[in-house]
Amino acid sequence: MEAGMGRMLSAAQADAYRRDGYVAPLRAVEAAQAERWHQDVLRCCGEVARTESDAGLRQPSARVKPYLLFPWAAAIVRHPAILDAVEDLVGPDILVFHTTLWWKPPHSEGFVPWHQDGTYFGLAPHEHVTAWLALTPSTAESGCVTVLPGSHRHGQLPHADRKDPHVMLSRGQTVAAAVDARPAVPIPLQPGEFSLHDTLVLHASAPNRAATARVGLGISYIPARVRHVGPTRLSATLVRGEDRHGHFDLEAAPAAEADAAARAVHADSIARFWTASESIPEMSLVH
Ligand SMILES: O=C(O)CCC(=O)C(=O)O
Repeated sequence: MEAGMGRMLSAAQADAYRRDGYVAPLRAVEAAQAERWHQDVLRCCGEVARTESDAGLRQPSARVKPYLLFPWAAAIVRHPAILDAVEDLVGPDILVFHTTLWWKPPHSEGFVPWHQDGTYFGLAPHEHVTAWLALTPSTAESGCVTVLPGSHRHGQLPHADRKDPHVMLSRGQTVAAAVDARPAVPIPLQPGEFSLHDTLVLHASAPNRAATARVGLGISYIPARVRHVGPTRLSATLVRGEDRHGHFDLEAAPAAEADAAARAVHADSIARFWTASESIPEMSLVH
């Protein structure tokens, strides 16, 4: 290992993450592998995957925690390059707490308002890191993630619900205060590249104005020492190192694509997650 170098991040990149609340771009895989995973997404997580129990949800459930259903998604969240970068920030014992597949069709109105990921996760301490992996080009035109550098230093901010059906977040949560977006920085990514952002950094994304889809995965990693503050016992997936804390029930990886065992693990995990997100203190502002 070079002096000043972590497993994946240079000291300057790790410092930038701590100062700005994000670091990008980083490369996980070549474009050809990203395209294979994009094809897996098209096969497994399209509109056809919407089930009756998804009624009323802003995302079909196959786009939430897909790593519990599909071996290709289980491989993505365990990819060594992504885990090396996350380890440089939070240490060697790493769990996946959540993942959302963010799919914006060509010329679509879906957008993500200014928010902090920590708001609806109820995790303490605030050490959660989101890795956003691009499976297609994610550009200013196609509605890439945009961050407000340094905003993570203001701590957890109040959020309120936003009824707009084009809001892609699970409950439409939006930071309550007016946001001065002038210092905002877009994070364009090519297929196979990823960014890392802090759980408290304000970020958003605009509708896709491009003629092609914008598809990426937001993977929520936590060090095993982080716990959920609510009364619901949640599950999570150990992807590196050891879990010496036991704050979560550990989830099994899928053995075959959406087989009965995988569907049971997935259904149990997301049911607990929705129950928990309703009971965390920040969410009382929403109801
Ligand atoms: O994909 C997007 O546009 C938003 C992603 C996001 O909010 C996240 O990964 O935390």
